[in-house]
Amino acid sequence: MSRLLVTGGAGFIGANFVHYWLEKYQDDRVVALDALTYAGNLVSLANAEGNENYRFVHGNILDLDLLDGVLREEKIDTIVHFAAESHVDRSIHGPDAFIETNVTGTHTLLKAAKSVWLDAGSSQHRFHHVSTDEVYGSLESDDPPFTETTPYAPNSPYSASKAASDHLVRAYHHTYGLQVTTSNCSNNYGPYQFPEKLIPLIVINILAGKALPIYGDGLNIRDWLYVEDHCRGIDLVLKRGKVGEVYNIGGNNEWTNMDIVKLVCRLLDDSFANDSQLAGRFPDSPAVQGKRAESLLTFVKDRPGHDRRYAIDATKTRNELSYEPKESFETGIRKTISWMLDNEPWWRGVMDGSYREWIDRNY
Ligand code: NAD
Ligand code: TDX
Repeated sequence: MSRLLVTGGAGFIGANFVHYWLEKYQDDRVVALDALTYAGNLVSLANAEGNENYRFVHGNILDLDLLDGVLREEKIDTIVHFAAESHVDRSIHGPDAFIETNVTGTHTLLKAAKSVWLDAGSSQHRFHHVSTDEVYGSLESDDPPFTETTPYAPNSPYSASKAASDHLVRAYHHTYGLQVTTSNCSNNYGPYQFPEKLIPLIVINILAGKALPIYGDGLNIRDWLYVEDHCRGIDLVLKRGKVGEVYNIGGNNEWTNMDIVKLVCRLLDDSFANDSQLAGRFPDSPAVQGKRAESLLTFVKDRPGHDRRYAIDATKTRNELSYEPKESFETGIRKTISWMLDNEPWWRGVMDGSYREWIDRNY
């Protein structure tokens, strides 16, 4: 039986991970810790409420005393560290929060883990750090995908802050013997993703009849992975990964932004054609006016420093841990769109601020 602390548990991937773990390992203790920034939503964890093996702690990874207390009180033996500022565009306009949370916050968590685990002589512990493919920089169209030995070349304040945190995690292993693993994953999509990220933003804008902003020429490439496959990859790293090692997790699923947006447009056109209730629920959607969703495509100014292409080579994770994504892109994107159509209150609450007001009143 393990006792997990999941930082950033109310965020997109963290919440999916909490649900994944509680379902798969029903005897394990899962403590989700989250500062509930704009990106953290307790509603995403509502399905875990009532499970006696689950607890939510409202707290910041910059708070050493709080972390120390939770690690001791809950006898945590495994940290899965998701908490971060995660949106590249925000990092361009306001990098400070990224340095604070991603660099100083990760360092604070490392200090807490060292003090509670190493200083007490615990040999049974694991600090798993969740990182990103963006630390490796940008690929040209004919470059081979990133491996675990690709040199770091982060280009945005976000990816630079993640790279710094990766190095700190590595250093705490090398210098102090903290038992760490790190995974670097490609772009995730799926339920509970905050609608500032490309796929949920496009779905919601189509439903609202708003422009679909395509940065630059729309030919930047990302390697997309269904979020549950990321959770499964982290599970394998925790169970079978070697301490001190880095594992790439990816979907072998490269798409240009333009192709992905057009695919989402087609799938939503089909949804409106097959479900007559959607027209009543989303009267501003182009399908209701007899137009195709693609009519909303709008080229906008490019993201400064926009990385051209990311692609993950997950051979090591496949060979050493038997990792395979289960979801194809075809099934994953359909599931995601269905989830968004079935969970309108979730994304409306996140977007119109009513959910924030509730948090501010209660936390
Ligand atoms: P997210 O922005 O949806 O969630 C981040 C969560 O961290 C939020 O709940 C937020 O409230 C919380 N948080 C932020 N600052 C905090 C602090 N100081 N203390 C405690 N909690 C804090 O992000 P996500 O997309 O779920 O990403 C999770 C992790 O996975 C990040 O570390 C990110 O770098 C990494 N990652 C994300 C992707 C992706 O495609 N989304 C891909 C690879 C890696
Ligand atoms: O409105 C948009 N229009 C657009 O063309 C948005 C929001 C994005 N884009 C482009 C920029 C990227 O090329 O789509 C691509 C995907 O953008 P994001 O969803 O913002 O993701 P990205 O910048 O690739 O970073 C994501 O993947 C790696 C996550 O946000 C990171 O946290 C993760 O580390």
